[in-house]
Amino acid sequence: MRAHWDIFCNVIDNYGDIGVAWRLARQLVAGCGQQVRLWVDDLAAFSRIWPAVDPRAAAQTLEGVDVRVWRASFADVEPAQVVVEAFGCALPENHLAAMARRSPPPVWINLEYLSAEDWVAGHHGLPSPHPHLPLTRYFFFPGYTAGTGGLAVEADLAARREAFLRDDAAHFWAGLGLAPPQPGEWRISLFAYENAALPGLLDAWADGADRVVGLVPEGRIVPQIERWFETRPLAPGDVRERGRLQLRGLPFTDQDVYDRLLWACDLNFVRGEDSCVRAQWAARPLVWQAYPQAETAHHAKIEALLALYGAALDPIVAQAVADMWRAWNGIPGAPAAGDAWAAWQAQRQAIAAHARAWPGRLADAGRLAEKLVEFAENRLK
Ligand code: TRH
Repeated sequence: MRAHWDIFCNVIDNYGDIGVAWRLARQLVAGCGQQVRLWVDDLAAFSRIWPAVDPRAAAQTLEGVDVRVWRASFADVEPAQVVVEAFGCALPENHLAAMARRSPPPVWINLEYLSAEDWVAGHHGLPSPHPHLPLTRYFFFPGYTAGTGGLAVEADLAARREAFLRDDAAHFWAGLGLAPPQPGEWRISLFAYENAALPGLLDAWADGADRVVGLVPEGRIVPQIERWFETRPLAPGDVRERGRLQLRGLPFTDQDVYDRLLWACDLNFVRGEDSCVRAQWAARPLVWQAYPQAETAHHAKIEALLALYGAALDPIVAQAVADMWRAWNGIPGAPAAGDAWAAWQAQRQAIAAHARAWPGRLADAGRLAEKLVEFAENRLK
């Protein structure tokens, strides 16, 4: 069934909210044949992850998605059959009223943040009646197990990744001014928030036996890197060297080019929600920095994903992975970043083999867009 969808996205900070909403909108259109209108309150942020966005256009069609600016004074429009409120962004009051007037009312879904925690499956899909309008909001939780809303992924991702590695990787590296990786050399992407563990890790890379080429997209970690080098800004295209470490500034690219960086690197440092999932689908080792939350609520998220990710690993390998993630997230009791790196590096082959197999395990959770369509169709009948 081809249904009409409204997705509402309020950009709070960073790129995760729009990153997830845009990926979902594209997958609903391209993978599920749905008709999608995406409302975004910050087109400038959107244009960072998708440069084709015109930040001044009130309406534009991109990748088959009808993209609309969401202004504070929201003009009346006919609601779609399915309305997705991304991350509890609070729908405009007049749109809610219009939804309540529609018969049957739209399927109203609140898309929640992703977590590997156990409680997610128990909360996925629960209804909550509106206090005074004849509307029901459903809480839709993405997740890592079959009883959740699944993970955002395109059906052809693995095939595109393999084709890239076979045919385009050398060209990709050349575009960054690099030869293909040499034996004994590491290519590591580094997308991170400010991080107290960074200097220790850079020291370990600079003093290590292997050559490390770090690729750093523009963003919040860059000022800290500049301080460590005690030099001029690390702008896109700039290269800095110390010891065995070379760091290169990269421009922020669109989501699809960022995927290629994840596919091409030996190890990816990722953050937040969307890049963490993409790094897992990339079938490469990852180190995840969770979005910091009040009262370190994010520590439970890290432990939950570690438990899942490490379950099938030899305990020594699982410990090396866990220590690296804990060190990178400043979890009390974690080893220093340099020590964690030494232990991680000693297990690199086992970790890389695990990362290659991991997408097969992730697939058990199901695809988010397809599960959303199924969920909505069951309620539209
Ligand atoms: O930007 P983030 O830190 O977003 C965060 C988190 O999602 C967090 O959970 C949320 O609560 C907070 O925002 C408000 O990290 P994330 O989720 O990885 O989003 C980054 C997006 O940017 C992702 O879609 C990938 C994309 N990206 C590019 O398109 N090009 C790039 O060059 C890079 C580095 C990222």
